[in-house]
Amino acid sequence: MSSPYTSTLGFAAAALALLESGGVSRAPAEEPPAASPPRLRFDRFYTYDEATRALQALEKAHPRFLSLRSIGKSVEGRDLWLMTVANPATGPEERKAAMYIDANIHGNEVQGTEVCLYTIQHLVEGYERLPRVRELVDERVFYILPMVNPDGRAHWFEGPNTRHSSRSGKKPVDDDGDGLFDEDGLDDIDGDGEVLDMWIRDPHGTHKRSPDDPRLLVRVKPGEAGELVYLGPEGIDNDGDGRINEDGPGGYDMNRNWPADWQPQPHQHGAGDYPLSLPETRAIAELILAHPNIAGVQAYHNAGGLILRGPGDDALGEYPDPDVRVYDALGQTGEFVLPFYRYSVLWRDLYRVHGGFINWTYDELGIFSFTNELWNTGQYGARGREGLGGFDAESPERLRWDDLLELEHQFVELKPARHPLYGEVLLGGFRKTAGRTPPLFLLEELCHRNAMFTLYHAYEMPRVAFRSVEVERLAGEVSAVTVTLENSRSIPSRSAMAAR
Ligand SMILES: [Ca+2]
Ligand SMILES: [Ca+2]
Ligand SMILES: [Ca+2]
Ligand SMILES: [Ca+2]
Ligand SMILES: [Zn+2]
Repeated sequence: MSSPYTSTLGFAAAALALLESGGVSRAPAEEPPAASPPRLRFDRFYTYDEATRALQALEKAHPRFLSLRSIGKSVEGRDLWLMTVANPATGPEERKAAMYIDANIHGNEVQGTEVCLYTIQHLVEGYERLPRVRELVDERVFYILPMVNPDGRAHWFEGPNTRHSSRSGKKPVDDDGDGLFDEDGLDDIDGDGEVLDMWIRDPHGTHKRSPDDPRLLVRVKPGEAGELVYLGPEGIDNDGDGRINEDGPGGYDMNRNWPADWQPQPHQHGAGDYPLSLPETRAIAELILAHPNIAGVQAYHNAGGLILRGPGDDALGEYPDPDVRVYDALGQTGEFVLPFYRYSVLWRDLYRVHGGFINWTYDELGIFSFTNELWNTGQYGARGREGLGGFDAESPERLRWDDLLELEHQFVELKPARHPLYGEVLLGGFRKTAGRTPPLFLLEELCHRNAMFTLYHAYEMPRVAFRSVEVERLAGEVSAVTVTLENSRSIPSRSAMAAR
């Protein structure tokens, strides 16, 4: 079934479309021209199955540099795909500094997967024509895991969702403690494929139509008459306990399940039973621990337009000075290549996180690690947005961008529907593809700029070489050997945190 976030092609046709060959003009030739390698398109989002096929097609087309394997299974049995990008002809993986890149640990934060696919394609396609890319592929290794939470991704694409739902993995959790698991999730009550905002008419309502744009609802001032009351996201009371949508699929946060300042419920919502209690986080931790050559980490999320580093809590103290200088240099270059984004510290600029992934990879393993929060609504206007939220679903300006740049694609005007409990309600608002993910016409730019930031990070990983070796004969068979080692890149061969 076609849907607003994919092209209208079914996958059988899309297999051709997304593996479109490069446009080479046809000229009479003595030998038949070699088939152009397949090319992925970045004007669409890939479902879990489509991304899987895209990874397999890339590996098949570029066996010299790519190897794809599954490092484990998700709760629902989907493979956790890992693509290794390396040139075996220039030495074994474990002797090269590696960049680990992943995405989509939050199931609804989908576009990091496209950034990963873009990165893989850019590395293999650029090898022959871009010396910097060749250097990266010859001298470094890339471990790229595009879908950390494949179940969350699959449900987000397949089911009715808001932009914030399907964040969790799909291991059933009894969120409300009634002995039932996942018994009351979101519902598409009018069958239009969307979960929108649900409102009811009320002369004493808290909201009214906006004077700037009557399609928008604004909170009334004290003493002012309202028209509507917000009921929450679309849904019914599936289990008849008097509450609506109180226990949906899953109910935890894989990015709070890592062994770094891990804290249980209720101190840290969504932490899981113990660190690495989930098959996905466990498999990834084992992969990273088995690869001590990993010297850089990027974990893509959305949204807000941030280049984030830890610490996750100020109680842990600031990172060691020499490492902060490295982070600052990388982060400020990041702001240059990502002009819509801000280099930020997790606890200070976003929120406190206990048991976060990049907190584990840096605080515990000493690897310089970033999380880019992909997409910033201000980017519609070719600028960043004031404030760090990035979810502007209320301003007349946001709606005007939708009217003029997306031709009213993302916004659904209020429409009546029957609700079994409330009677007539009104449904409307932005679809799940608005707010956290970019419009498709800006997706490729998002992929390119973020991929280039991460390749820059990978380039700056330590590169240690012998500068000189001097041998001085002292007496008999005793010699003094003086070796000078040089690290020509800005990231030290051992971070201050690793040394600590
Ligand atoms: Ca329950
Ligand atoms: Ca609906
Ligand atoms: Ca209920
Ligand atoms: Ca429900
Ligand atoms: Zn996230």
